[in-house]
Amino acid sequence: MDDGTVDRHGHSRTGEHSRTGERRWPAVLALAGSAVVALAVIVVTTQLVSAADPAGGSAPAAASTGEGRTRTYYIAADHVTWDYAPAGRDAASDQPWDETSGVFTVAGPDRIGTRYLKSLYRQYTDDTFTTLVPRPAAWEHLGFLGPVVHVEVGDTLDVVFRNNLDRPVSVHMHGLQYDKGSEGAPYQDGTTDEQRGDDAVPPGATYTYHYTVPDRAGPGPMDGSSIMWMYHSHTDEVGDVYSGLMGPVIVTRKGMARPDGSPADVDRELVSVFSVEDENQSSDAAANLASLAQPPDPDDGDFVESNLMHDVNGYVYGNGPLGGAPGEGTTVQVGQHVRWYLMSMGNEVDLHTPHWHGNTVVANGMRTDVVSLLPAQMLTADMTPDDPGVWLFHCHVADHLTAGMVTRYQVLP
Ligand SMILES: [Cu+2]
Repeated sequence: MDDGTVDRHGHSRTGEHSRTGERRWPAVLALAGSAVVALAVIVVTTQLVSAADPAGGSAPAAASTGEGRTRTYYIAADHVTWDYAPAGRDAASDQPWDETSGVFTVAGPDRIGTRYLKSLYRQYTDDTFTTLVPRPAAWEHLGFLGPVVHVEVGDTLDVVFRNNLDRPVSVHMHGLQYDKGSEGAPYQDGTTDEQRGDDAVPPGATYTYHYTVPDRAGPGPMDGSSIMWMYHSHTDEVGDVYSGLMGPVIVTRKGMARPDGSPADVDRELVSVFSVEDENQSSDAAANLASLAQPPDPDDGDFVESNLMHDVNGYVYGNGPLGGAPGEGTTVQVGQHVRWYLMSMGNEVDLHTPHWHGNTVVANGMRTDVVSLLPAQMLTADMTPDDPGVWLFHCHVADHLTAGMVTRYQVLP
């Protein structure tokens, strides 16, 4: 299907693709067939929270005293085969793949399709890293993102990190306070070897990152009761993030958190990361190429195009979990206080304008139904839905919309 020279999708290959000069397709075929599960994760003792509150927080809960607690998450980096479209079709339009969507989704001897080997953060129950923490229905929509980490201003956070991959990776946390031993990024910063264990955790090793959550890590004067930061690997920042190593951390204002750290005045939290996931630049790209029966030239324009997954949380064309009841998937209820945490990630093409059909939000103190995001920008939008139905939630950039950056949410009466 992609033997022609015409870019049917209309992507400006010259503009968008020619600059991806750092594609990682070395002849590292050693990873072939490594659809093996390597595990990388984050685990926290607060997993009990989500499990105990499967509705995603719709149950009333007393706010904390704000005295602070230590929360511990056990998170590993694991190799996982991820499917961007588990329905195998355009779920938003309820149609089979067509000429446009098929560019990105149809597998073949020389096309990967929707199933890619990725490196993902996953949460475990303890430091043995043998038992995954099941993801509750309220957070199923996170897709390929790492587990949500909840903290309250005044807390301390330990992330016990196990690298189950075959390359060094790290955890780099935005917003929270850390010293040089927990920054998770290798560069010449004048630190000693004792403070470099965090930079690039070797395969098979475990490293504990320590964070504090002072006022400056929490909501500012014009924020609501909580804000979102991101965490991601920063050993090989570009390759690591495109391989999938990123996740959200939510900080609640002091005295406004439930025991699990979530904001007590919010009924439902939803996280959406809009990105053109450039699988050509993923650290797992060589393994994915090697898995093909007839691997093409990795610089072939049509092949490069086919690996640009225009996703929300790792789902394309409406394949994210919608759910059937409040608290499942992306299903909410009329009158709930729904808080959306949005983020973009990626390259110069990653300027996204998420748009909600059917309902409006307040973001940055202003009423809107479209917000704008640039790479690594984080934004909070509050919604009190009043309009029941299944609604589109999509990037309004025309090219991204047609390339699959579409999901849905549901409002029940
Ligand atoms: Cu977009």
